[in-house]
Amino acid sequence: MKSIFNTLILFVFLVFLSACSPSGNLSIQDSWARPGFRGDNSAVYLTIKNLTDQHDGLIGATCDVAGGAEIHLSKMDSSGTMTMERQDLVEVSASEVVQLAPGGLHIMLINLSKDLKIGDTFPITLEFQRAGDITVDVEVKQGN
Ligand SMILES: [Cu+2]
Repeated sequence: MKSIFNTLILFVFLVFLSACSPSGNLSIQDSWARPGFRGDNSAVYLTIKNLTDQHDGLIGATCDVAGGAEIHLSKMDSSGTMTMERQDLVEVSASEVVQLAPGGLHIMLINLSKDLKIGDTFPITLEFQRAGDITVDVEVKQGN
């Protein structure tokens, strides 16, 4: 009888462990956007930490405060001009940290539906191949 009880305790413990398992997830940190006026564009920057052991990829974004949200990569072309290229996929390998930062990757907010003022916050939803949709709050800050 005692061993059945012990088995039961072990079982409950294992269920508890798996429910609360710190096996890692995909975490979005330090999200911020540049201020902008209604009708203009802005850009969102953030850090993606893939704390899982599986490959993932950012494939899109949606945002209520803009007509469109696209993943862009800023690049210097051969004549020294900064250009932006739309990206269909940003790979985030297992245990990798990917930064969307000024001068590189960003999420372009196209045709803002309202003014974005310093101190404002708004939600953005990021779409990942494996993790699905993740919504985070973005703070409007003066960038450098
Ligand atoms: Cu852009």
